[in-house]
Amino acid sequence: MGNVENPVAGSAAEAVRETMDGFQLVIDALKLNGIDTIFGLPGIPITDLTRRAQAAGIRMLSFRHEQNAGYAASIAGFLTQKPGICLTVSAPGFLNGLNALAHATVNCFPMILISGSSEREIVDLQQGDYEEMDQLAIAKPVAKAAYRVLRADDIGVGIARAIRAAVSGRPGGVYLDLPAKLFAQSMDAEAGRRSLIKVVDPAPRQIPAPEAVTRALDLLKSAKKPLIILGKGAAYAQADAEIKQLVEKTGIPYLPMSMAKGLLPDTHEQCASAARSYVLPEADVVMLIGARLNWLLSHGKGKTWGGKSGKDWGGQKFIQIDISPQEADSNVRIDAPVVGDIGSCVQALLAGMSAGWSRPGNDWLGSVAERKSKNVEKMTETLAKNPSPMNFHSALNVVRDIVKANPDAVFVNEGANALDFTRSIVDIYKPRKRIDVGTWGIMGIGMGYCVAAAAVTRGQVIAIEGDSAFGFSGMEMETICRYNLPVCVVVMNNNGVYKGTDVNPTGGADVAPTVFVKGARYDKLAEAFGGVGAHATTPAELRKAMEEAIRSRRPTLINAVIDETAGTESGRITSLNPTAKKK
Ligand code: ADP
Ligand code: TZD
Ligand code: MG
Repeated sequence: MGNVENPVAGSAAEAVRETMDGFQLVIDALKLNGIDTIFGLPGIPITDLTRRAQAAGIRMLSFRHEQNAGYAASIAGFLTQKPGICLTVSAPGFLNGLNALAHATVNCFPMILISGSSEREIVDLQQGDYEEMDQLAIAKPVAKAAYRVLRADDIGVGIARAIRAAVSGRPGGVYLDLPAKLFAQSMDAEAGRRSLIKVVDPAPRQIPAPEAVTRALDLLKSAKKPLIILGKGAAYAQADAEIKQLVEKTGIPYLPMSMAKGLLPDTHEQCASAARSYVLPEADVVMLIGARLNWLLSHGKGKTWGGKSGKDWGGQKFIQIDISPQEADSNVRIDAPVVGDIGSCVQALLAGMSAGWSRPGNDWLGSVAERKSKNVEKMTETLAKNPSPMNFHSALNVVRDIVKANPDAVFVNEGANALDFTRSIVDIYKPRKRIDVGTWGIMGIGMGYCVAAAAVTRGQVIAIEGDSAFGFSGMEMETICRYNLPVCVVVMNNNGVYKGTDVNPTGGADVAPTVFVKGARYDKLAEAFGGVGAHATTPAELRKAMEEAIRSRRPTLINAVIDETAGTESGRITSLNPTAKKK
């Protein structure tokens, strides 16, 4: 052994002990735990960490803004069940990453934000250090857990705790604060290696209580009009075969939440998406699998659920399968909570169902099927139209075909109309193939998600982006081109937020707050970085450009010109707008 920098190493081996610095300990601790990718942005004090991570064989993906690296890390966590790692510099870099950390926590995605930080003794006395900030305190309210490591021999424990906190129980965002001085600390290499921890069973199975399973099955058996709702927790759990078996064995109609689409193919005969506004108020027993009764499900009450008005309860009984014991009763009474990991819970339910399980009555299934086919028919008619200029429907009709032909591609989606129309029109065929704005309806996840999805799956990515949504992360087109990722971005360009037709009521020179440059050519942005740009004004042009992007696997940005009058205010969530509320 011996120190390679020491020319007398060997003969004087005993006098010159091999040492290891903080940088190396962090890298070794991550590698020991199977972390193979870091999403980040270099600078003081972590530049050498990015270099040495790359040298050590970790894929170090550098972004143009930490927020996008953070979103990438968060969705890598969702896709892999391993914490996605985002690495940033101190104060401003940390704050740029913080939004993504909050997003990870809110969406139950495992992620670790690792930020360098400045001199503790100067920061704590507020003496004005370079990028001074008490980052740990600021991260805490939005993180599932937050830790700081001050000593090199604690790096192993720090990273082990961060991993465990991120992935065990309800997953979430974890902050790990690594002060600059830590990286330069060195310790005896052998002791350093011994200080590292390979986390054993980071996300232990959580088996539901037998009586909870029986209670749930009894309730489900009593139902005349049962409904299953699959949420992104079910997609995250990777219990795809069991979930499919449960749905099919019960014969119960199901609704996939946005990121649970594809858990079973959207074309499945039990999929009730096209009859959503019928099944929610009509159902008598609803089984939630990894879905919260938050705003996306109108809190389980009100008119959506057949309640007479605002907050009235529709009278449904609920079974809720969730890993968080605190989730039940958050909005309405949960009659049968089943607490555990989804794989174990679904297995237990399957085991408890007798062989002669009777499917729901034909009156329920028949009336769901009837609504469905009526709505599908209406949609087919709308999609077949070919208006000029192209609108969301005629463009999405193309996207729908392309996704059908490429079911393994990961589909990224953000915007308002560009999100809501896409979600209902574009079918998804496989689990975890649709990733989007999530629980907050956040704009800006787009290009970070594209990079992560391409990195994790090594396969094709297709993104449908509102023109406003795209702007939040558009500069990462350079990142996509730099790493030559097979990403096809389609910007649904309707000249603005929701639409491009608002006018400034004063008649002044400034355009309305929701309006952008008319006729912008987003495709040029890809060309600037050596990618492919395409300009599509008709469905035929869009189809050709998308097919070519997928055939070539080259980074591509298609500017799809959409009728600027086609959108509606806030897409499908107009009712949440205070103006609409006032009326
Ligand atoms: P959606 O937005 O699709 O409705 P939510 O994010 O609201 O989904 O809900 C996801 C739920 O899934 C959370 O309550 C979370 O605790 C739960 N969850 C996440 N992972 C698991 C798992 N492995 N097992 C059980 N529940 C899980
Ligand atoms: N900022 C962030 C971070 N998230 C948000 N959701 C918003 C602002 C508000 N917002 C929406 O909710 S959708 C949207 C904004 C700015 C953009 C809609 O415009 P678009 O889509 O061009 O992306 P459409 O197709 O024109 O509706
Ligand atoms: Mg728009």
